[in-house]
Amino acid sequence: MKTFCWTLTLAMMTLLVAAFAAPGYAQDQEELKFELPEPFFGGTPIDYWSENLEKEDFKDRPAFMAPKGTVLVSKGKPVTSSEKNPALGELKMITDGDKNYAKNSLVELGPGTQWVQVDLEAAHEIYAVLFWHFHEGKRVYFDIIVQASDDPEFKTGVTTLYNNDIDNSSGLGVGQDKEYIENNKGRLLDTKGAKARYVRFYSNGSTADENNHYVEVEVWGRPVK
Ligand SMILES: [Ca+2]
Ligand SMILES: [Ca+2]
Repeated sequence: MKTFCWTLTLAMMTLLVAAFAAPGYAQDQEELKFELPEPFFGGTPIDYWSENLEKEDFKDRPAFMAPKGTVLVSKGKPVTSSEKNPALGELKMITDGDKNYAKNSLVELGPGTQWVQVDLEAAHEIYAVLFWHFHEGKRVYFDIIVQASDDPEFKTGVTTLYNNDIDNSSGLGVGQDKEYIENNKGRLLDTKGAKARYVRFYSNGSTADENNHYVEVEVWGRPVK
């Protein structure tokens, strides 16, 4: 009986060790704690439909896991844009941590396809990208494309992390992703460790008007070793 017990204990220990040593085991992961702004209540229902529009999801987002050491790496980092002089706000407000829906938290870029770009100042393994266009009321922004690259001009080594431009009207390729209605939770992308120094965000107006808006973008990652 004693021997049997020992054999059993040994077998269980072996299993346990094997489980912990397996690559990608949960012990190497931890939950990213995203800070969400207050939701906006009110406004008018949206008068827009598209077969590519995602149904609104009012549930809390499930825990998002990423490898240990993954932190917010974009806060306070330099922002550049296709629009040199925003009509509202300043580009640095896109990484200042303020995600409020109020107009004085908003950066407004002109009409048509425009982009903003965050410089992480070094290459990172990027595990999550989270961004808020403008969440006062219900709107859908068009041609949302998110790309990562080590080239500040985005001419070489470009990884597309999101693209919902299904008719390629912005000319960066046909997207496969969904359109969605803005809310205080922002749009979260699981970017699976894509390696890059720069992240660029495109949009092309919204259901509200032709202009482009951002209250905040976040990049979560860790330095490339
Ligand atoms: Ca902000
Ligand atoms: Ca389009």
